[in-house]
Amino acid sequence: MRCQVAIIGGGPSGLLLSQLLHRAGIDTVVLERQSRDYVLSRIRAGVLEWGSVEMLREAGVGARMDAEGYPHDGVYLACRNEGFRIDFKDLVGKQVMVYGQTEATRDLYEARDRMDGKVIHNVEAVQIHGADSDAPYVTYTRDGTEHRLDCDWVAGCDGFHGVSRQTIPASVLKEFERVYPFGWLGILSETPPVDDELIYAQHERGFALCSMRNARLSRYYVQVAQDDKVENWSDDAFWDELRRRIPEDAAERLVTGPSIEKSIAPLRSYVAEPMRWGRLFLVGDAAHIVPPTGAKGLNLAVSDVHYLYHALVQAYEGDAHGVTHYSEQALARVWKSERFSWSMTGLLHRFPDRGAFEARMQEAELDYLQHSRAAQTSLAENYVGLPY
Ligand code: FAS
Ligand code: PHB
Repeated sequence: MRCQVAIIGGGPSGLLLSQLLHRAGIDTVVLERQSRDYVLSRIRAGVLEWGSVEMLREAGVGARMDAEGYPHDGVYLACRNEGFRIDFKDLVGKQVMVYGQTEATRDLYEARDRMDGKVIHNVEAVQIHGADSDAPYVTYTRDGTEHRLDCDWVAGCDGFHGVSRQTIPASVLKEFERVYPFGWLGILSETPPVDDELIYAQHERGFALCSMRNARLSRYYVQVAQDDKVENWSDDAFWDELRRRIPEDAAERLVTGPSIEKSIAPLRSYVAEPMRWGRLFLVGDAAHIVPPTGAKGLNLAVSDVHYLYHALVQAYEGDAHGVTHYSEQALARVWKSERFSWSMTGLLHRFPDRGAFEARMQEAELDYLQHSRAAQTSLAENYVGLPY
């Protein structure tokens, strides 16, 4: 089998890249390790930067998002039982869209079906060959049969635990990592959200976040110890802890209910450089991870796709500038989002080794944010998404 661009990974980045390239007349094959149902069972991101909204619309998959998504003009930050609002619309004239990654991925799968896009599920033993040659190819097995896919380019959209990054020689790859000494315990519940907008709460006991998917589906998180286990947390224990950490008025409004999903996500910052090696490109979580405090993970995957999509279209038009500079262009935005996510995580979480001085620094920064338009403008322009 042969295609122009082999895409490893059928998550949001792989599907979006496949959809955009197909619409531009470039044929792709997506190789996905899991079943579609499994991919769609994962509960992950909830907030889209406006750049991501526009990319999904450009890919022809914005209709349900525009009908069912929630444009938000701001978020609340809360500490010491008091909340204040960061008004994106007033500060930077932009919004974000609350629309679950699961739904966006579902929309992408359905669009691939409509265009008869080639997405092959349940593949195993994917290997990339000749990435540093002019004739790369990918081998994989499916139902016990080995296959070979010849291509011009390979897009590694296979997430943090994928095979693509491992294909780049250790002598070439540079890795940067910060593992945080805590995780996020998340709950999805069929309950009305506690507020119309998100609440990020800093508290002595630890961070908490009130988010949502729609008017009947809420997403909540509390910071937990790095070695905590989801089985240590009954639903009641979760709701009690969440109430302790959010402002009293919100705690009084909180509608609780049985969790329909409950899991703990570890937090890390991670970047692999370069994001290109020969004819292999790394995209999304295959190249970088951010703590979810800044709502950047999915959005960074989309901005990588933006750069690679345009680079590949140009390459097929005879202009190699985009593919030549993809890594440095994508990394410039990646590092700025890493910085923002790292700073939001440092501001809002209780670090186990935090001393009295660091506690005062967090309080001072939140106090400065609450009363400075300049500080709020900086947070707002990062949260809604820096320009591509
Ligand atoms: P993905 O990991 O989504 O997709 C990679 C795909 O490649 C997967 O479907 C996988 O099955 C497949 N794959 C892997 N190895 C393969 C192989 N060898 N062969 C073939 N296929 C292979 N981001 C936010 O912005 N906000 C959040 O709240 C948030 N919460 C998260 C919670 C969790 C538990 C996790 C893990 C991530 C969270 N993220 C969040 C980040 C997440 O949304 C990612 O940024 C986003 O899924 C990135 O998309 P992809 O790069 O497509 O990677
Ligand atoms: C979510 O709704 O899952 C969500 C929202 C904002 C974040 C992280 C997660 O920063």
